[in-house]
Amino acid sequence: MIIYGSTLSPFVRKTVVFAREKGADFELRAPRDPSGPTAEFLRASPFGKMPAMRDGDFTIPDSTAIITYIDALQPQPNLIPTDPQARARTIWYEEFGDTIVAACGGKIFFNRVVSPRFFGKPGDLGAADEAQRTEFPRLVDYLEGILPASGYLVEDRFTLADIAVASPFATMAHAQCAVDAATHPKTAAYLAGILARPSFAEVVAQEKALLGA
Ligand SMILES: N[C@@H](CCC(=O)N[C@@H](CS)C(=O)NCC(=O)O)C(=O)O
Repeated sequence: MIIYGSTLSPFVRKTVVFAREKGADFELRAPRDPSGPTAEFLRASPFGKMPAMRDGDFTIPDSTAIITYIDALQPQPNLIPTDPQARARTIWYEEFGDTIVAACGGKIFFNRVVSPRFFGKPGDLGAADEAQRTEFPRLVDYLEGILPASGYLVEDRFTLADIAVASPFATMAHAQCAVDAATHPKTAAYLAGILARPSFAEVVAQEKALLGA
C-alpha cells in the first residue's frame, strides 16, 4: 500500500498514525516532485489533495476514506468503536479535528510555516495571530471541559478520536501555537500523552528534523 502525502499535513499524519497503530504495511510517498504533483499522485487524488492511497489497482483520496479502507482490511486492533454511541462520538471527534481544529491550524501553520518556507512568500501573519487569538482558545476551552480522567476521548481507551484530535494540534505546535499547561492542564497533559505514543512521536520527530526545529 502506498500513502501519498507529507505528514506535516494533519490529514496525512492522522492517516499515517492510524496505519501505524494498525500495523499496516505501507510506504509513504511524496505527492510532488520539483515539477509539481506527480502523475501517480493525481491518479489517486483527482483534486490534488493529500493524503491519497494506492493498494494494487485500487486508489482512493481523503484521510477518512483511506482510514475506512484500512480498518475494513484490518479490523484489529479496534480503533473505531462498534458500540453505536461510542462510534458516533468517535466520528464527531474526527470531524472536530478535521474541520474545526484543522481550520484554525491551517491559518496558523500555512501563514507562519508553509508559505515562507515552501512557497517562498511571506505568509499573512496577521491572519495567523488572529486565529491563535480568537479561534484557538475556543478549541482548548472545549477540550478542557470534556476530557475524561482516563486521558482518552472515547471508551477510556485509545481510538481514532484521539488520533484525529491530536494530529492538528501537532501541526499547530510546529508553528509556535501550543497549549498552555498553566491555563489548560488537562488538555496539555492529554495531548502530551497521545503525542508520546511511538506512532505519533516518531513521525513528529521526522517532521521537526525536516523543519530544522
Ligand atoms: N478532507 C481531506 C482534506 C485534505 C486536504 O485538504 N489536504 C490539504 C493538505 S492539509 C491539501 O492537500 N491541500 C492542497 C491543495 O488544496 O491544493 C482529507 O481528510 O484528506
